Amino acid sequence: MENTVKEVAARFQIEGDFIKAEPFGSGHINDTYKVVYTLDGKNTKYIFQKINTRVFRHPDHLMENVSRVLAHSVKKLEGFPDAERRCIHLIPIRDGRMYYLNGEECWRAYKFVDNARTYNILETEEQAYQAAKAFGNFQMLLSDLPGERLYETIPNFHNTPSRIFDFDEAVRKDVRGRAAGAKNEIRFVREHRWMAPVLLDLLAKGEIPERITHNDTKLNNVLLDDDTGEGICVLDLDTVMPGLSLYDFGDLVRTSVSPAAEDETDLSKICVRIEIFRALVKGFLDGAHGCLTKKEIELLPFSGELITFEIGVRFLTDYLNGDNYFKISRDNHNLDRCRTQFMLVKRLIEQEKKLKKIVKEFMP
Ligand code: ADP
Ligand code: GN1
Ligand code: MG
Repeated sequence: MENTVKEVAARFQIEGDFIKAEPFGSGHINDTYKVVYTLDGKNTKYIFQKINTRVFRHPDHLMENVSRVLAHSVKKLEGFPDAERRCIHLIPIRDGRMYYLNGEECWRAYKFVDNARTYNILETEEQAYQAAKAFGNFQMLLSDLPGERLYETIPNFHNTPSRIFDFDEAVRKDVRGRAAGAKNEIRFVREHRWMAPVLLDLLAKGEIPERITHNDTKLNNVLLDDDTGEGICVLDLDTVMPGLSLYDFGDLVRTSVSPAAEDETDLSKICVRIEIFRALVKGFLDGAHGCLTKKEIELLPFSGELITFEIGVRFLTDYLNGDNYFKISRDNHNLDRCRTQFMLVKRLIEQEKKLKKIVKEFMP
């Protein structure tokens, strides 16, 4: 592995000598490495990523999106303290392009944002506030992105009815004979599938707006500063494309309100931390600087239920299909992840009244 990364790294505009490369982070899609170079006795870190081209079929489109989004972010962050660390920066390859094609593989490199970290589980309300503020702000930052509509790097990414369609197909084909062992989860989907079209219907009726959104706002896609705790930098821009604000808030709820890991097998640990939810709402709205409409704000609690349900359905579909999409590290990993999501959906529905009351406090 290290030699491959070393050879790839040599194609990029990086000065100095390669020291080492190691796998980094816990993303489910791309292969990510932390790479260290040395020049004149000083070490510099980079992030190298092999883009998952089974998931992202048009890496050229994806990289065009990412480059545009970053160029715009850099412009808008000019003059801010520590501006350099407030967005990620791509490193070009030697001929000036932003990615390197190695046969079927597509590689890119970013400067490593130092003195900051991502979390898989939140500990404090302040962290929730900071993470949500960073994602709310990111949306605001992109609200005036000039030029053409961004590419849809994964078509129908948050189209929940289309995810349900894929799930139905997976149950029907049952290629691995796993459906019998997932009866309860399959029933859960049938009982909750009414939720799937709700947001898209509102979009179609013009009741909520399309925006440029991140679409993968899980907690470990934002860096919090080690010293100040500030949500300093939003990562993983592969799915930045037209979407709904509520997708971004919903995924934050999914990955933040419960103190349990995404793949926790002890379902009794899954619960909704009400004060964390409040901090998420406050952070997201503060970050978005009044961008959200009343209708969007009203739907914040529902967005958590819907996105948690949608991702649970995706984990279950992948389990039934034989684990081709999300990286797994144990048997039944995707089924475990699905169970955790569905338990959280249950808990969110139970707490809905309280969550709606919180949201009311923030109505303009
Ligand atoms: P994936 O699509 O597989 O989730 P990510 O782009 O989210 O890949 O990267 C995986 C992890 O690598 C992140 O969760 C984060 O911890 C770390 N990471 C990514 N980019 C940077 C960066 N520029 N600086 C520091 N850490 C980073
Ligand atoms: C994937 O890439 P990562 O690990 O940040 C997935 C998200 C899911 C998430 C579930 C491109 O996110 O949609 O919500 O796993 N990304 C893609 O943890 O499918
Ligand atoms: Mg990620």
